[in-house]
Amino acid sequence: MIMDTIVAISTPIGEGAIGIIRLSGPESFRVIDQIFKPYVVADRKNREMVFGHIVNGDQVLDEVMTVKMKAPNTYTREDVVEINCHGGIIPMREILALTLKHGARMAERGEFTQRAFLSGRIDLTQAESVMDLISAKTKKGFDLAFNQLEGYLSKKIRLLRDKLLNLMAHIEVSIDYPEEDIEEITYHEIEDRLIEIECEIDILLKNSTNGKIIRDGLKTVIVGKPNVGKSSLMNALLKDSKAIVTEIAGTTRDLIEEFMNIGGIPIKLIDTAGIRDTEDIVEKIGVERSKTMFNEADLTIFMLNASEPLSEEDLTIMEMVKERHAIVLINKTDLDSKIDERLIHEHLHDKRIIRTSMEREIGIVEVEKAIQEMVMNNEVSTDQNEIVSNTRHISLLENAFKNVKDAKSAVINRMPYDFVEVDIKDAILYLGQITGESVEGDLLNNIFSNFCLGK
Ligand SMILES: Nc1nc2c(ncn2[C@@H]2O[C@H](COP(=O)(O)OP(=O)(O)OP(=O)(O)O)[C@@H](O)[C@H]2O)c(=O)[nH]1
Ligand SMILES: [Mg+2]
Repeated sequence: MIMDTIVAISTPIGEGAIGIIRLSGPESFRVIDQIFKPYVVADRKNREMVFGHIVNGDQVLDEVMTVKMKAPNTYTREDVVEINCHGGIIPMREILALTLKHGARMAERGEFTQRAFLSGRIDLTQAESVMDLISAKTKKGFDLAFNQLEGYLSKKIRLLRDKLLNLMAHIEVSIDYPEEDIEEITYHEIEDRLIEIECEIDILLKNSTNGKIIRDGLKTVIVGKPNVGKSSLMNALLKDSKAIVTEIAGTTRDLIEEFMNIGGIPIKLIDTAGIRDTEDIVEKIGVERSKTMFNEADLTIFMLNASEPLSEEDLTIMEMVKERHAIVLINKTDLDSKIDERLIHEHLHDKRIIRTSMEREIGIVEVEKAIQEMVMNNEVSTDQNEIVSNTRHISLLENAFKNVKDAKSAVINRMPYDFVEVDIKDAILYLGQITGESVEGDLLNNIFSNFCLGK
């Protein structure tokens, strides 16, 4: 495959002390030689930083350091050049334009990493982990992505895929040399091997819930009728007055989202508009959003007001909360109690119920602990190497899992080998899509288009 030469600004756009422009491809050395004038002309060694000017003919554009990296020991396995220039928008744009003029092409999002994948330097899970590294929100998330980049997950998936491939070979032999008496033994053996693979995928999937949380944050939504103190809780947990708090019911109209970190667990905290029937158009939309968010959340914090009797709205939300992972807060306990706490305990007997007062800062630490415990009870595996965290990987694993189970039932029902084979083949295909052994161009483009520019 003949590659052209791509270029992008690899550092964030904005004012910074330094900005890096990266070129990759067969023409990158030629391009830099045309636009860069070193101060001291010397024999340039591989990966050596050289100080000089970026020039457009006679015009000096910027004072820079450049480094040439020879293929194949580079990020993309192609010749790579990096220009360290001043970090303002103007110098970077001008230098970028100059490289374009000399034959480079603007890189697509993630194209450098895509090339690393296409050249076989890394597989797809590793490529995807690069993006996770960049966007990691906690140390745990970073570690997880780093392990994935090191290839632990790929190794595990490949191992599973190899086991299935071996099994296929085994079945093929049995089809080719059918002897009545060995058939029974073979069925047993296939079943055993399928069970083993099924268990391994099952473990990966069980850990994936935590992996996803570590990667994307635990989506935690605060719900309740208006004025119970949701925004006050949001602010208390964030230790910042992010959300507007007033005594007017219906203050919050839109979703307010913030990332926070409780004991290393990234939490995406979402404050919502109080749920009630309303004629106000804006508030109505807000209430709809609250309900949607409620359905998507990993964890719900349901808030009640202790100083008022339970209302129709409370009871409606309570019904919705029953089926979910939820923590229940009875707030405003500093005021005279008018709420029927017995009824709440009766209805939500399997839920953690905490009495709080945002006014007096009571119960906030307990809420934090409860969130942490809920994640931990899911048993975050200590073996972080093999945690699946990416939604794409999880759904492919789920598909493979289903195929393996189907193959197993086919074996148990002593169906012809061809039936068993079909399912195993599909499972192999799905696993291959995780690491990139069997993926199509469109899907690839789709995956890499989520990257940031210049990576
Ligand atoms: N006494 C007392 N007042 C509280 C407590 N928590 C919140 N408040 C007050 O209750 C009012 C409403 O609080 P918010 O946090 O805005 O309530 P909300 O649930 O976000 O309300 P909406 O956005 O309208 O749905 C404010 O005046 C708060 O100061 C509490 O524990 N005790
Ligand atoms: Mg509010």
